Amino acid sequence: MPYLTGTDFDLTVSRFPIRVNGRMTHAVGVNGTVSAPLIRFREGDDITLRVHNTLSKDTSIHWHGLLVPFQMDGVPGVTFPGIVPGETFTYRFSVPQNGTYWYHSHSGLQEQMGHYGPIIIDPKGADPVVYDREYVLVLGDWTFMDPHRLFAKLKKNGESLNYRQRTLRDFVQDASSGGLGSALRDRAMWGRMRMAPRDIADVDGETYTYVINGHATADNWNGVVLPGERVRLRIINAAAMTIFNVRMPGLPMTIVQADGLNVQPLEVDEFQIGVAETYDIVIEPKETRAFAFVAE
Ligand SMILES: [Cu+2]
Repeated sequence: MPYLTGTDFDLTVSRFPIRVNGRMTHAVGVNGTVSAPLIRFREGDDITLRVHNTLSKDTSIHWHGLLVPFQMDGVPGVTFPGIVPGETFTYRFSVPQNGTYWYHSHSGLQEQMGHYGPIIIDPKGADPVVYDREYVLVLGDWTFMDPHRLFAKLKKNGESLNYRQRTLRDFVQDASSGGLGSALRDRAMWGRMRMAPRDIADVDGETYTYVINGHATADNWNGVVLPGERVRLRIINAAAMTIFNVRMPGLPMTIVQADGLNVQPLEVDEFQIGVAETYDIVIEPKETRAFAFVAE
């Protein structure tokens, strides 16, 4: 992942070709990469970020979780007018916080098209989290379908992309295993809630290709870790609408930070990360072997 550090940054928003899962497609994003470059600076520094818009449409950048003056928040129509085609907007702020955050477009459906990236703010003093190595893992849900078309489909019918609906056959099976009365009561309960029992997500893996740092599973993004090292993983859910269950089979994970705030370290085997959340974890692999990072 490209990496920008210091106090002065130039970011260019454009449309560009990328390859996802071996397939050529187009993204809208920052500095020609998905995810956008990692922006890293120090707590309390005066930051200048010039955002150039080379699109034919308006764009913007919202600094998710950063305590900035409202004029710098980057939400078009609320705290600033947006960045029109050909224009440059200069964001200036300093923030009294540190940790793992992220940034994304607040214009149209650009975030779904790849306009998102990570932010690391290093603490002014010593970092209470001790680590030998770190990686940033930005989770996303890429769609090869034009997101405007995807959105239009969902507006017409919220379940149009859910191909796992219950069928008459399921009902007959329920009735034969648990009795007709129980099967009918179960259907009536879901009916009263006006909800489909298989409505876990409006859009799932049939439509989305899940990515880590812009790479699909087959692209096999990987990071080197050595036995005995304390490795900090900064995990950011930059997906448009996907909640992930995260685990590393065979490796306990210690959560040390949530949404940029340090927490009492907590060891877990799995955790759930909602849209726009960030979690920092520390892993300590003891053996020389490959571990899988699973975001399901
Ligand atoms: Cu946000």
